[in-house]
Amino acid sequence: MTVRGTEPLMEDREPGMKHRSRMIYLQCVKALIGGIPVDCDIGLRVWNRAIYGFPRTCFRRRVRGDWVPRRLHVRATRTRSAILTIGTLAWLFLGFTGHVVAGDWSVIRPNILVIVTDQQFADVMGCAGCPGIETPAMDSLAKQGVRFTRAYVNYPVCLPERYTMFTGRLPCTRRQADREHKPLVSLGNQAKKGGYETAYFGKWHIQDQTFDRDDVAHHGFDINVGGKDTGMTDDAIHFLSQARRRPFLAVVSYYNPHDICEWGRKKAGRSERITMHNGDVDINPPLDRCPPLPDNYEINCDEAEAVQVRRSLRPKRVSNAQAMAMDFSDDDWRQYRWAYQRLVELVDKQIARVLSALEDEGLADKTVVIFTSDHGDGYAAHRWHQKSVLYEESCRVPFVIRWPGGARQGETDDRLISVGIDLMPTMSDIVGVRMPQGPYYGKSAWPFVLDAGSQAPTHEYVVTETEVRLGAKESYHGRSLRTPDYKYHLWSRGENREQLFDMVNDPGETRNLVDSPEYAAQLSKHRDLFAQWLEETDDIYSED
Ligand SMILES: [Ca+2]
Repeated sequence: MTVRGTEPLMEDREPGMKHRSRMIYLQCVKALIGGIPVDCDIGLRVWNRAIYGFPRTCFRRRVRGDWVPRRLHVRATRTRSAILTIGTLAWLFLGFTGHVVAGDWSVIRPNILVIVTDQQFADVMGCAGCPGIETPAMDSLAKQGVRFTRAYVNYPVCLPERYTMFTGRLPCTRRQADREHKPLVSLGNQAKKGGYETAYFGKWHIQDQTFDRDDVAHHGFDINVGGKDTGMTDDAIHFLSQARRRPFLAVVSYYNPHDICEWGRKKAGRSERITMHNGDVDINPPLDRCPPLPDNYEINCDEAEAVQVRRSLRPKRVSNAQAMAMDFSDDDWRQYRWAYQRLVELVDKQIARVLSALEDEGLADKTVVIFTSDHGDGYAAHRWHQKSVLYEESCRVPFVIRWPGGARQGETDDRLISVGIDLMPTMSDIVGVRMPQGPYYGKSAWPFVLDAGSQAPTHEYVVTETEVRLGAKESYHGRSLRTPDYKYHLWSRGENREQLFDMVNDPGETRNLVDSPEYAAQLSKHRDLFAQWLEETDDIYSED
């Protein structure tokens, strides 16, 4: 059972919360005795003894041949407990006070810096093994933190995914929430509930009805400024340089490598007026500098009808870069891959500036950095440009968490992450506040950042939504369901609406196994899991 409502969520969070309590206690002890490492289990046991008293069995011994009377035993336990409790609390209070006066809140609650790029496929980073690209900032985060290699968005399009990242709710609930003007709790609200200062820099792109950028009381970010990538980095660095007495949550939301959309339009000659606001890159780079075509470059012979329709939809509209890319030659696609890598490098340079500012201000060791993206990009796989579809390149994104204050470093983790719905519980776990009234289906990734062997709940599978709209009332609704070894695509209608891929032997999703008898059991299993998902969540997927 992986899908939960509010109450089970609280129960499931206990392992993570317990581990977090241990880590906080360890941080306190380390800070108070001058940074000397103390085993957290021993620390927790000392704490428990101080609060709850010694086990009564400790005193069950003979005195001059007789058992100690139970009345005396209890009194002795209570007296000792009281002394230990008062002493420990005084010790912690004085220690905390000293640190808080000194402005070092990180021993209790670290700062949180969330870095979001726009349209970045997980594999286009040096640390992910991408040849020909230089991303030292992203690589440094991976080297000093945990890189989750199976992190999937809940919707491979900007606005619905950002709604989910912001609220923890499923993307399909967005329109109803807008219609009903539901009061949604945001990341900013949650952080403020935990006593954090909140700031947001850069791309917003959350529907005005959901979160009007000017409505601070609603979205919870006291500082909220836009701007292009360079300017917003300046603003974020200025924010980091300011003295404060409380921990902060800062979101730095970049545009690149999203400018690959503009590059595609320029390449297709759709408009002379198109400019790349976050740094230009060559439209016609020499081919000897361009990456080769990917192994899964060709369009699948049994591609879902919905995807074929999306390729041909409104081909004359400048906004539909996918349709214009259908005229790209093989060389164009290679140049497109080269340009995409350069745009990732441009945003990496801005991220490097923010990370340097953290170091310069002495905040690096006191700040959890979460790095991710709102969705991926086709990157020429299946000759796909931009996003929207359920292929890996559109849906799998970077998800790296760095916490120098006691987490794993330089490790990868292949647990399934559902980025949109997991971000809110992860951040709440770090801040130390409970999730609001649900329904929520995300899980905190924080226990796995602290401990590779954590037994905290994880996803048995993750689900991604999408939609191909033909008009106001006509759509193809799509879902993918990813398990550790397989990926199941389902569209609400059309030819080839059901697809199953073996992600171990065919990570490029090129061979649909739906009609293969040897995979019948896996197909049945994934159908059942999807039925379970629909039954247990408020997903409104429909084939009507
Ligand atoms: Ca986007």
